[in-house]
Amino acid sequence: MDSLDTKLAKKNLRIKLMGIGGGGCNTVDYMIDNHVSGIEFMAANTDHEALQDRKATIKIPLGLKSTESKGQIISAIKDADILFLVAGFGGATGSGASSVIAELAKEMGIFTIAIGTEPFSFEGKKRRQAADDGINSLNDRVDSLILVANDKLLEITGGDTTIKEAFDMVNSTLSNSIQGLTNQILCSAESSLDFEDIKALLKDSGMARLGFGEASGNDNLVHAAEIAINSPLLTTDVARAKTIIVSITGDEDTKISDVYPAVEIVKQKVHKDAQILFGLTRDKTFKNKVSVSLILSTASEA
Ligand SMILES: Nc1nc2c(ncn2[C@@H]2O[C@H](COP(=O)(O)OP(=O)(O)OP(=O)(O)O)[C@@H](O)[C@H]2O)c(=O)[nH]1
Ligand SMILES: [Mg+2]
Repeated sequence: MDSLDTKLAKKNLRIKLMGIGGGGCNTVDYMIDNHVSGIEFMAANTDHEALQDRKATIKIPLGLKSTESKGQIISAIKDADILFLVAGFGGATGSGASSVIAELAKEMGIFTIAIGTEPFSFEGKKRRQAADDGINSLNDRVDSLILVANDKLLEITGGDTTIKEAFDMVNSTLSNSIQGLTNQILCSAESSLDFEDIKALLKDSGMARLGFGEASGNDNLVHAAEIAINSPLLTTDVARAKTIIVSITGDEDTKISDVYPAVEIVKQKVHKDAQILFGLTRDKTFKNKVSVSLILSTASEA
């Protein structure tokens, strides 16, 4: 099997991801540490000192005024076919700079997907307000906005999770979903969709939520699908969901026919007229393990 990077070159698609602010840059470091492939990483922050230790090859020191870093941002993103913007909403940088960068990307006609987290309740009302403001101004400027509610992660991990573990889980959830989506875009041979389909679907879907499930052993795909569709992260009303992207990653023995029962699990839970796109990627590092990641949106009701 070709590596993702080879596939990328063949498809002539450039996928770039920019982490914005402290949380966003942490997610980028996590993805680099975990060998997420097929994506070129960038880190942007107003905290120039913190930026120096970041693992991304392209580092963009953001200015205090939105115009200060414009040239550098433009040259970093200009050749991207798909741009992911990743930030933790609630601070000043991620919440503010994301929409400035999204606006530039929009002017340049770059297909942009923002993925961000909403702060934990214990972070307080001020952060919640900053997050809401950031999310609202970002929403009109990106093709798709995918949100993860940090509070809901605690429902998965249970009560005795440390903050560090909770943020690791945020990073791993974001990382898995982005890798799943990237795999689908690049490996359309075994997918019900290609890049144009994904673009069209995401464009119309407005704000979306993530679900993720992993399992091993017999019936692992069905089990992982059940975990994903029941994920507390899917704070939307799943029964009203109209558009769903299902990215399945399995080991080298996973057959496309194994995928249908898992997709069926998802299908039964969502709106009867829902459009479901799915794809399978085989991963050498997955031994008797599968993962199902969902991007789910209730929009397109207009
Ligand atoms: N995924 C992730 N999220 C984090 C992490 N640390 C903080 N966050 C979340 O991201 C939100 C914003 O925090 P930061 O990213 O540090 O803030 P910033 O965007 O750099 O903004 P300022 O530092 O205020 O300029 C917080 O309210 C947290 O909910 C982290 O390590 N990983
Ligand atoms: Mg910061």
